Amino acid sequence: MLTEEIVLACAEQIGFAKAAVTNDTIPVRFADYEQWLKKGYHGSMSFMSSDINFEARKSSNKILEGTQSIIVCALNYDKPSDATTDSSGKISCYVTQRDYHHVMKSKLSLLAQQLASVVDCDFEFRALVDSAPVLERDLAERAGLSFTGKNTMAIIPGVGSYFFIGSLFTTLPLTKREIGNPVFKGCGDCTACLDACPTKAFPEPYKLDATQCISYLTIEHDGDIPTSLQEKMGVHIYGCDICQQVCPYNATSKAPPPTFTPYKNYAPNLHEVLEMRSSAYKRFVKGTAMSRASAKKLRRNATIALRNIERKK
Ligand code: B12
Repeated sequence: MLTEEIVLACAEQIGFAKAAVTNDTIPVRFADYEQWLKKGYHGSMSFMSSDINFEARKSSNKILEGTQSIIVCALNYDKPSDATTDSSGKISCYVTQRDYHHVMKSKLSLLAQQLASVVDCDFEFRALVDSAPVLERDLAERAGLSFTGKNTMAIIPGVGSYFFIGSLFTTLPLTKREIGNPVFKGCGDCTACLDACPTKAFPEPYKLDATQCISYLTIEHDGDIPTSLQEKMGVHIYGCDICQQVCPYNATSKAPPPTFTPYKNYAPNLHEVLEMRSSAYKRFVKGTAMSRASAKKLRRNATIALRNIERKK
């Protein structure tokens, strides 16, 4: 039977910062997710609350019938840069590079191919990244890939939190290393992320009220944004990294060089964003994961950002 060590060696060679295996198909923090929904912290993200997705998150067998093991992988990306001008907005670093869904899925498929070349049985696999109803951070915690920080980010000591989680569900039985369950509360007394959040989106440690989160407001929320929140959004027009930027684990990160190369302008001119119509928008988001926010939303966010710049003058 293949061991976790062999899987990790293959994963590292492919460019993952770290990988881990779990044989446990049931989330450990399902009750926390249920509570999160009950409190309405998901806002208008109906994909988080629909009956079918709720049920699927309960067990990994709903993702791939006969799942024996799940290989959870971390693919790190570049840290945000603070270089901006007087009229530029901020785009979160995770989307200013080549669309992580494609990069991750091709690397996971490569991993499956490599495993196929060293085992002499047929197996099925399904590669996922932010693309199916799975509690990915729970999965990462369960496998011992990372611990969950107070900002709800999956954090790997030595790597930090600037990484995507991808997973390979497989019918292949893999032996887990006997390292015990490394889930731990790695934040200690630190509350830097909770204190730094401009909109106070963390009602308590480890819980994010998405309806208050700048990332949600700029990407997921349709329509008007309450004025009290608008003022706190600063110049963010797509996503937000503040709760990661202040995290000491990111300051001391010795992550391997990211696989991604900066692809798009992370600090676009806000006046240009305001002017952006269909074809310019298509060019702007092409190849990135940014198309989750429409041109209309980007224009709304740019209007708010310009107003915030004016307010500061
Ligand atoms: C919905 C969603 C969002 C929403 C809501 C985020 C949230 N915190 O719930 C919004 C739009 C706000 C968002 C923002 C971002 N997202 Co997002 N998002 C997701 C998605 C699709 C689902 C997350 C989810 O299930 N939320 C429900 C809550 C209940 O679950 P959770 O966030 O995993 O929280 C866990 C902990 O809170 C823990 N917990 C609860 N109580 C307690 C108590 C203790 C003591 C402990 C230890 C743990 C603990 O249990 C929960 C379940 O595991 C995942 C992909 C996926 N399928 O999982 C990506 C994902 C979480 N996002 C990701 C990213 C990169 C981001 C952003 C950084 C993007 C950006 N720069 O703007 C921000 C980060 C904001 C933040 N602090 O979370 C990555 C995170 C990678 C990582 N290293 O953690 C993911 C995993 C996508 C991926 N495949 O890489 N996101």
